[in-house]
Amino acid sequence: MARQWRGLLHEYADRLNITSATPIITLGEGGTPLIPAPALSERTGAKVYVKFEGMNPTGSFKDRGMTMAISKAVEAGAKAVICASTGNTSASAAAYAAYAGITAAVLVPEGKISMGKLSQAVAHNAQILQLQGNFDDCLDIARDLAENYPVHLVNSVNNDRIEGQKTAAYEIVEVLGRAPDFHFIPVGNAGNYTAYHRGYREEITRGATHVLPRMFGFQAAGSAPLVNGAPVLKPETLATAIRIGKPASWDLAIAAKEDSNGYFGAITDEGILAAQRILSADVGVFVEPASAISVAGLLERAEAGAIPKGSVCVLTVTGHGLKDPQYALKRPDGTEVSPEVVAVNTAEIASVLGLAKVK
Ligand code: AN7
Repeated sequence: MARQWRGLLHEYADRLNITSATPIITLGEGGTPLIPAPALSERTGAKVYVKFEGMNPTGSFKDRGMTMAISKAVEAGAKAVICASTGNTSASAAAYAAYAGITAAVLVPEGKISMGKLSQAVAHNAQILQLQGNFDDCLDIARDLAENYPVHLVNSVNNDRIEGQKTAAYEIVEVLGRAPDFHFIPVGNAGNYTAYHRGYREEITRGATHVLPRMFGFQAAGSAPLVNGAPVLKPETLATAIRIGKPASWDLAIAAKEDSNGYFGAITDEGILAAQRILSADVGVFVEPASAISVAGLLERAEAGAIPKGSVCVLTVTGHGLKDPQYALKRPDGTEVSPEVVAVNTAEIASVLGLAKVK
């Protein structure tokens, strides 16, 4: 019988804070593909791999942190969890809470989460409230509620989330036999940036690699507090997943950047969409806009001469394209793509497709 991947908490039980008292709440997350991307290697001269986190059970990397956070919450006796979210955390929390048989309450910014993500939270029966504010306001309230009411916070300010997410770095080292020279990653709260750095550091301590990747994080230009060096009060970007002005893991991210000789860069919304098109058309990987920023960041840094030829580069693409497909249906000039309508007629269709008859 083929062996099935058992989820992070089983696969990495010896390297996570799991005991016989921990109920393991898993949907089989982790074990995602690390896909070589020759089209990106050609463009940059680097050896490029894409870590496709959209292949997790709810379609984003959040599941890695959520299996850990919900398992530990249940272990601690929680009957309800709460999170603030730009969409993916709410989808993941809702799914894992459903599996565990506990309640999930989610706070999202009004009108600013994609329909795909909202539909997941609804499907998994979460209590969903749209706040008349942005993500940062939602997180303030979620923290307040968790401090003063019987709900367990599952945002990445909860260290269990970072612990689960660091396992992506383990998987990369296992597949490549070493850590990459550069790691490119989208940054919102900077929890995932922090988690990968921690995972790579542990791999060095364990003797699995000698390389500490330079952590290159990217934010949307209208929502780039870590690049600006100051919070953004009114963050704006079409990449709603990373529309975050006050990153919760600010200090940890700065420490990870300094330790790894890393970098924070900003990418315009146009640059994000151009990168999303390149990844889907030339590599065959469809991601949501926020995730495409890793690709945009690589192209921008390579263009700037910051990536030596032959460098091993891993790009985390954090969420699946089906989460927020609306931009894929638009051309660069903003017009809608609508496939041509044709009659049910082979000769006519062949002609439209530009095919010449061979027999
Ligand atoms: C696709 O769901 O913050 O820097 O509330 O959904 O660890 O915050 C999502 C973040 C990148 C940024 N890519 O990760 C939420 C939320 C996608 C995301 C990020 C998010 P962090």
